[in-house]
Parts: sequence; C-alpha cells; structure tokens
Amino acid sequence: MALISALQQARAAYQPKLPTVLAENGPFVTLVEGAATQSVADQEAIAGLFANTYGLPTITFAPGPQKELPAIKVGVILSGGQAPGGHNVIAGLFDGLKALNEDNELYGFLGGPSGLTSNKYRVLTEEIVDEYRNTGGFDIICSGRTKLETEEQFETVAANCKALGISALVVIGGDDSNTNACLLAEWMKAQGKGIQVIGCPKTIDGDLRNDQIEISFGFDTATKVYSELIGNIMRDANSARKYWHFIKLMGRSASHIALECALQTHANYCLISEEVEAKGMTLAGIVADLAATVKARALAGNNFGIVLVPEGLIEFIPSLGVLIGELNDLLAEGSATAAEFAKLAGLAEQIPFAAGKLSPAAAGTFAGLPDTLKGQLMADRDPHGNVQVSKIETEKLLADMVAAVLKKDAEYKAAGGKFSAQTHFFGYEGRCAAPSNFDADYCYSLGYTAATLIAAGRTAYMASVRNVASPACEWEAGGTPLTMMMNMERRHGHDCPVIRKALVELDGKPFQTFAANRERWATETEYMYPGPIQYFGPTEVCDAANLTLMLERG
Ligand code: FBP
Repeated sequence: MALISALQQARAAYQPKLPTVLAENGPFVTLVEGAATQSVADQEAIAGLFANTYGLPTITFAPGPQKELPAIKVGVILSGGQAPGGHNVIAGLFDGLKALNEDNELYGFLGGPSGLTSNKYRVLTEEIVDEYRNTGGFDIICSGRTKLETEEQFETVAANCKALGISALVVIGGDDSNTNACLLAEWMKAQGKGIQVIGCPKTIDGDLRNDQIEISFGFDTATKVYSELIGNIMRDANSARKYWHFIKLMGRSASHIALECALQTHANYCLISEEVEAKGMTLAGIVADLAATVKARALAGNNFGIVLVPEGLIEFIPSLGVLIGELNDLLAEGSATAAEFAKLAGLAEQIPFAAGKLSPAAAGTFAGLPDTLKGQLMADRDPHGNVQVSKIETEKLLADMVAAVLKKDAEYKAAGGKFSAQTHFFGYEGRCAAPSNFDADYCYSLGYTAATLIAAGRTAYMASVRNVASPACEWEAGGTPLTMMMNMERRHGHDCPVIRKALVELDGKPFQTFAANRERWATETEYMYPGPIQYFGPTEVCDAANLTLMLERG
C-alpha cells in the first residue's frame, strides 16, 4: 500500500472549485463562438502551414441542455517539465468524461509524448485517479520531452489510437508541447483521421500566456515555494549578517518567476532579463551595478543581501544572445558542424573548434568567458533546440565577478566591506510541490474544460479558464485556438511555427511595481517572509493567487 502523509490524507478530500457554468451544468454546455482568429504574427505563413485549423473562433461556455452521448475513449499525456497541479488536470478530465458518460475511458500514455508512439499506457480508473487528487508531481503517468513532429510519428500515433479506439488526445504541456499538439491536430484533420487534439497550458515558467490564457498552471505553486525558501534564506542572512546569497531561479527565457519572487520577498537585487536586453546591458555593466549595490550596503554596515537571478539571463545580454544564436546554428541537430563537434574530445578541442566557426564579434565574446561557461554554452540542446539554461551557472559567474570587482575597491575595503557569497539554484524544489488551492482549482477546471471541448467535437484548441484573478465561481471556461498563439521562430537552424513565449512586459504592472520599489529594497532591509503554502484556513491566506496575476488582472 502506498505510504500517505497526514497532509496528503487530508488534502485528498479537497474538492477543487469549478467555474459556475461547469459546477452547475457539468460538461453539458452550449458553445458560444467569438469571431474568427488570427495568429499573433506571421499570419500568412501560419495560415499556409495550418490550412485546416487556422482561424478558428474563440469559445466560451454557457449553460446547455443535458445530452446522452455515446461512450468514447480519450488519451492523455503530460509533456515537458513537471508543474504542480498536473494530477488535477487529469482528475478534472477524468471526472468530466465520466459525467458525460459513465462508460467513457481515459488512457494515460506513459513518459510523455513518447508514450504515444511506443504505445505504452495505463487505463486510468477511479481508484488510480483518486490516489493522485490534489498531489504534486506527474508520476501518475510520468512525463518526457520527446518531440512529436514528423509524419512518421503522427502515423504511429494515429495507428495506436485507432487500435485502442481512442478518438481524442489531451496534451498537457508548455509552449513547445502545445506547438506539437497543434501540428498533430492539423495533421489528423488533414488526413481525416477523426482524432481530436486539445492542449492544456502547463509550465512553472509562466511564459505560456496571452490575452486568452491568463496564466499557465504550476507558476502559482512553484513561485510560492521559491518565495518561502527565499524568505527563509533572508531570515538567515539577516541573522548572521555575513553572506550575500545569489539565487538563480528557474523560468527559462522569461523572468516571470524571478519577478514574482522579488515582489513576494523584496529581495535586495533582482535581475530581469527582459530589461537587460531592452537596455542593451553588458555582463560587465551588470556586475558593476551589482557591485555598487553590495558596496552601498556595506557602507551602511550591511555586509549581506539577497540577489535573484533569472535562469535565462545569459541569453538576454545582447552580445551573449548573439553568441548563443550562432552556437545554436553551429550545433543544430543534423548539421555537418554538429556531427564534427560530436567527434571532438572535451573542451580542449571543442573551444577552438567553435571559436573558429563564429563571427568575429561572437568569437570575441566567447574568448572573454571562463572555460566552464564556454562548456555550459556548448552543452547539449534540449529536444526543441533550446540551450539548457538550467545548466548554466550564472549565479556563480556573477558572484565571482562581483568579488573580483570589490577586491580592487579600496574605499569598500577601508569601510570594512566583506563579501562572502553563497549560491543557490531553485527549480526542482518547487516543480512537484502539492498544488496551492489556486493551482488545484485551476488545473481541475482546465481538465474539466478539456473534456467539455472534446464532447463538443472540437480540435486544435487549448482549454482556457479566464478571469482567474476573481473567485473561482466567476471564472469563465472555454477554448482558445492553438494557431492563434503562433508565430515563426528560428529553431535548429530553421524557421518554424511555434507558440510565442510571453516574456515580462516592462510596461506591465508587475514590473512597474518592482521598478518603483527596487531602489528602496536594495538599500533598506525590508524583507517579506511569505512562509509555506497554506491549504486550510482563512481564504485570504489559502486561496490568494500570485502577485503577478493579481497585478496584471486586478
Ligand atoms: P517546461 O518549459 O517544460 O514547463 O519546463 C520548465 C523547466 O522547469 C524550466 O524552468 C527549466 O529550464 C527546465 O524545465 C529544466 O528542464 P529539465 O526538467 O529537463 O531539467
């Protein structure tokens, strides 16, 4: 028998909240269609590539009549990095399907998209689903990062689904996984396979969002966990008064996580990659500014502080961004240079090889970096062609560079300045946390919405639940066409259709709030200690959503 903690036992009984239209009507709703939609950019190219699924209308649900529907079988995958609440998406999907017809069946394909091609699955029963309600993790069916994009893979998926009698698939994933879901939906439609594909917006990074998708699930819980940990470190720093903590936070390219944690904790310094890029800042410039903050605090007698570093920072420093872009092309899967590179033995051979193939400007930037960083920048790309920023130790690089600057600063030393750094990387600590009430409710609603869209015969949609800064009863459920979120981007050396990542908007309220306060947070010690996520208690403590959402949506 599985071991269950006391909290897990109590949490299993939590009934997630649904938008009123679904709470009162179940999945029996009428679909209200908006106007035809367009992709966010590159309309002509996207329309050409998605001839069968482009331009669909947005959908919202209104109360509808109870219907008798034939039993169906639906497949589901969890794709990409873990995010709190994935199990609740599956629970919502399961409950929605069972409400439609008790004989409906849900097949969970194992290990992410590869489960669909290898045909590895488990039929999800009530007993299995009950074990995972309101828990963190993706372990009910596990996840993976295999890409689904070739005709051959699509043929295999269709054949496997046909053999099992599956007529709809739900892809729970981030921007790249939902891009693949869109390609799959288009192919199924073009080939007349009769298999629907619905996506769900997952990622702790918070970068899968737009006018329709207000937030991706997992962001709320993960940022609350990181903010709790940062708060704990702040208490420690403020007690010992001898360390500067450099904390790198997951989030890939976007700095949403770092920004949210800065807002929650009032860290002394937080870099926002999008601002670094907009201002054209250099690595040396960032280090100089950081060192100046450390010095100012030292002159006030505070040889301690907290620095937050977004995971993707390095890509946003313009000169390094150019270098990474060139390295991406050089190491693009299937390219001749990547094949040559793969034969080289270690950094001693790889560094001169890469340096010799770069443009003069990029080669100059490359030459100025420490060898460990050069190696991290050349390390394997993920299956979608992205640099694995989680493996680049920017927090250590910055701490070392700040130390080097301060070492030469006579005034700092004369004032008794002492710089001792501790480095941390928070990412995996939060990705599988038990979902906050917000994520538990939001995820369950997304899954239930996906079941409802399937029952309505829709394909190439992302389940969307909107107005989520309001209480759950006021949430609005529906669907957003996947093609609506797309644009063309360069991947693996080619221009491809992909869902556009949402980066931090510098004129948005979350950044503006941070910018209005950061000077004070840098010099004063105004730490906030958010404490652990609460699941029971007053609604303002346990149901409150993250600050990014509240500031953006009011
Ligand atoms: P997704 O984009 O798949 O949701 O992944 C999020 C993330 O946690 C990033 O923040 C991080 O850079 C990456 O996954 C780490 O990848 P891995 O799990 O493969 O180590």
